[in-house]
Amino acid sequence: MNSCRICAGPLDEFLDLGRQPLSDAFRLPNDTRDEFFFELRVGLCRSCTMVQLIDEVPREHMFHEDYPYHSSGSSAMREHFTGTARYLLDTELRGPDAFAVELGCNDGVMLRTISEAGVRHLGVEPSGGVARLARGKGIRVRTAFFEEETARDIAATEGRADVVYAANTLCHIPYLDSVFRGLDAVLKPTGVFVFEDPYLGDIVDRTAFDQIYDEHYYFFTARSVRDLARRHGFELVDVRRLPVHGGEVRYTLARAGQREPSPAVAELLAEERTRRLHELDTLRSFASRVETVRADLVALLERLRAEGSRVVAYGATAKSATVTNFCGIGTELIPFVCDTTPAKQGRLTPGAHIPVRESAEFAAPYPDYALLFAWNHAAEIMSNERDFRASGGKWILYVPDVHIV
Ligand code: DWN
Ligand code: SAH
Ligand code: ZN
Repeated sequence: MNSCRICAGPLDEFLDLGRQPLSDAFRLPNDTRDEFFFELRVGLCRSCTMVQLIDEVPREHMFHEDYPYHSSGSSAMREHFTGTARYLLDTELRGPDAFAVELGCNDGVMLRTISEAGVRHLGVEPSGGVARLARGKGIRVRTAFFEEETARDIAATEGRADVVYAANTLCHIPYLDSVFRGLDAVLKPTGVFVFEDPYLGDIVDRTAFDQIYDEHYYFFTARSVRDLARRHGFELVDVRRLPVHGGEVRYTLARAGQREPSPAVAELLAEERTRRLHELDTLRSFASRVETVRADLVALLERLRAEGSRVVAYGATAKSATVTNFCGIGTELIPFVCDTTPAKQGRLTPGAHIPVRESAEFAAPYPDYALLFAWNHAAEIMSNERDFRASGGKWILYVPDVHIV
């Protein structure tokens, strides 16, 4: 029996997405040997309810100099993080000599606004390339993995923080014991830890199984976060649902007894109880809907190929590694995928080896259908690519089910 990374309790496996590559390892066309693969399986802890991967990929394989994801690549996300920074400035960062720390600051999409407001800050980012992009914007960044040792060093050299913030990063870190000891070391007694990650409730509602890949180790809920926080002397004092990345929750943790929990916490906990989110049956029926999406998507792409339609994909997301490798979708069904990220262009997608081309090739000429891997950015992409629809093109989506728009 596998055991929980948080509490060592028994894990019940409910989904097996098979042999998978590193989701962000885009290879050069002549360099596809020695690809790293692992088993992508997901389990629920019977004791603390944390949903988590069963196999752990070594962190240096994922987060390094060439990590290709640039957070500033979407205008909707730039707006989201500008708003987040303003919120932190207006709430936690109002005191004299306020200090903010961000884990996984990537290219500085959030800290840019904090830095421009003249507020003391530090990003902690292990991926050297994106950390350099952030520094280029005048942001202070340490190239390091956040863990206890890093946090102690920050507290000793820079002082303690009013807020530690992390977006789409805490769920990437298996070793949360060390992270929480670090938070305890680096936060002021009244300081808070604010983090946002994909919400298990939305993943289940939308059958968004592509949120599951190597980098996403944990799938949080109010219940599992409340229990995790308690183990480390913290308390869940606020939750807020966010529309970004297909549905997330922003959690606020304070030291136990420091802040009155907002009513939203009890409300979300009650909702999770009512919908039986932490019961194995619920997660097993999610897993069976995942099988339906796979069958429907493959059947649609095969039918379109048989009819002679041209289909390309849009957005070489980390998420799409799970889709292509789980469904067995390769170049015979999708000849290429367009993406605006220079570090992905001219390369092959992990495992499936679909070439990544620049977005200009999307229109040269338009395909009959476009499979939207970046479905979480649908509004932005469909509005930028209005002419595709106007020319008779159609989008294929597979969230919450396979459909054409
Ligand atoms: O958690 C994570 C999130 C925040 O980012 C990381 N583990 C990795 C990454 O996941 P992802 O690759 O699934 O994220 P996105 O934001 O869905 O990726 C969008 C992709 O689509 C990027 O490669 C950029 C591209 N794109 C594009 O080509 N044209 C995006 C937009 C908005 C566009 O207009
Ligand atoms: N916050 C950004 C980036 C998310 S991608 C956004 O929301 O768009 C996840 C980021 O976490 C990557 O940049 C990765 O390098 C970083 N990361 C991974 N492990 C980390 C750790 N232990 N400490 C700090 N950052 C980490
Ligand atoms: Zn557990």
